[in-house]
Amino acid sequence: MAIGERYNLNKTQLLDFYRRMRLIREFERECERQYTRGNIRGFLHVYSGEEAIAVGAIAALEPQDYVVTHYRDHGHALSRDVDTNMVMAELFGKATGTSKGKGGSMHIFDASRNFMGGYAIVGGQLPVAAGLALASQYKGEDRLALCFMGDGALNEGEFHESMNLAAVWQLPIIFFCENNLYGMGAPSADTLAVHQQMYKLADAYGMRNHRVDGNDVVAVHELMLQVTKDVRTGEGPAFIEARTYRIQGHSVADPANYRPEEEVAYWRSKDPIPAFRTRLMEEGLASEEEFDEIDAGVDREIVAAAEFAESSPFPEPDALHQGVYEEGTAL
Ligand SMILES: Cc1ncc(C[n+]2csc(CCOP(=O)(O)OP(=O)(O)O)c2C)c(N)n1
Ligand SMILES: [Mg+2]
Repeated sequence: MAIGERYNLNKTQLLDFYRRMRLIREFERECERQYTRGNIRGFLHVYSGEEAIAVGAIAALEPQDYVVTHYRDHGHALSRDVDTNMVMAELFGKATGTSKGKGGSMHIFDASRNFMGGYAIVGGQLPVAAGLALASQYKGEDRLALCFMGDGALNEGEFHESMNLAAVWQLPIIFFCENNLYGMGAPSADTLAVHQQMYKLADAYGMRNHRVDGNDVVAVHELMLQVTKDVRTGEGPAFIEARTYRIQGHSVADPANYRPEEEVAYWRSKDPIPAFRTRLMEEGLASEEEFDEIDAGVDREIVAAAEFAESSPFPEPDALHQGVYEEGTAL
């Protein structure tokens, strides 16, 4: 069956997937350049190699749905249409950033997009997402929560607590595990007993579960179209495991020399962006020129974002106590 045929994905949608994956990759390349210039400081975790997950999954959501994620969050934010300039400015710690420069790389947040944050504590986002799903259910809203996590989060107590309550209360939530085979320098094979079948953990909670190729944007999207429909029609929560690989180290400070060269080479050959481009060209869906045009548009967007961030002001000192806790703010 030709690409996208099963769910009638048209050329515009498929090229948009490509553009978004490419935007994330180039955005983070620029972040690394800005890091070496000292414009971005602190922790910086890039998502390279995993872009197909955020793009394919988030494109299956409705605007009212919630997205909650971990600290490797730029790709999810950009997939949710959080403004590229504002994400870059947040990384620079500037007042024009999504959290006025006080969140940084790991805490991108944009309530206007129902993008409820990047969280630095491994597993910390799971109870938050379950709470949002509970609120949605309680208010009788047509609104689900999509909660991303790394494979490392499966070993946290919060995973058990959130999965269990989500199943007991049949919450409208999708737990999405990005299994990139490592938690920092530790292979998941050394830390998780069921590392070859993480999705089966959901069986312990009586929760429907699925596994998908996390480097295939269309496969992720098609699965998410099905799962969001199930969750929306009241069939209860779901768990998805997507197998993928982070091409680079855990953070930009990690040379990742604990990984066998052949393993890295294998996964580089499965890089989701060139693979998708080749597939679309082979199926005659788009020409080299069309891709070059998309790439040029992405490059312009990145240059503009870096200029915006660099020319923006830092927060004023008296902004230090603002926005720390706001009374009466309703979601
Ligand atoms: C509760 C907690 N323990 C430890 C850490 C330190 N830490 C930061 S990232 C990380 C690895 C997490 O790996 P995984 O969930 O697989 O996500 P990935 O980085 O692979 O995307 C650890 C242990 C933390 N942030 N929070
Ligand atoms: Mg991991």
